Amino acid sequence: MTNIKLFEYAPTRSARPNWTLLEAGLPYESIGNGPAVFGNQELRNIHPLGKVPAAIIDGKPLFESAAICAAIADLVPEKQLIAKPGSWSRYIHEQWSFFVLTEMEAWLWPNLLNLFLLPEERRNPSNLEQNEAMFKRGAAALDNALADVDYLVDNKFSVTDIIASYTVNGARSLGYIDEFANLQRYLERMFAREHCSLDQS
Ligand SMILES: N[C@@H](CCC(=O)N[C@@H](CS)C(=O)NCC(=O)O)C(=O)O
Repeated sequence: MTNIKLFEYAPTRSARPNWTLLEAGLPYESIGNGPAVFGNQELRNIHPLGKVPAAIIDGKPLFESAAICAAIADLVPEKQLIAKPGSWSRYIHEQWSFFVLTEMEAWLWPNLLNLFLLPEERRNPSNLEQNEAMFKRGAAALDNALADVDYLVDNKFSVTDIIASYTVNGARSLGYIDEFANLQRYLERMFAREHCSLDQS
């Protein structure tokens, strides 16, 4: 049995590996699951920025939510949570994962920080409009990709959808997907899954 420790805090990007572990049916040790996790010395030893999520899988440390999700999914090939390593579908998984993280989340995150997450005295609202426009450029492309399919890789649920829907859900909280009907329906499909760890409030 694989030994898995996950450093997590439910509302954060640790929801991605948390959800993946539940879909995989793998038991794991949850470390933190509250703001105190950021003070955990073992987390600080693993993640160079002391962020969550981070994991230790059979003694091997790993950070970055998308990397952790892929590592977990590869432990249970029978669950088909990710395309086989080396297959073209695996590259499509990487394509959409990188797209969502670099063309969407990278623009969304500064706005979440500067509108909500940072204490008011540390907020810098100077690029909000530009960030929103850049995010929506990526969101429009993802919306278009989901016009005729329900899921991003081979039209089957996979960790790619766990990674992407976390970002889309963050955008929902700012009203940034109000104009994207396919993204809204995509989120509904994710919310309907038994193990979905996304914040549905
Ligand atoms: N690209 C990273 C982002 C990790 C990240 O920014 N985590 C946030 C929570 S969502 C965090 O730990 N923030 C604490 C900090 O900035 O010190 C991933 O996807 O794992």
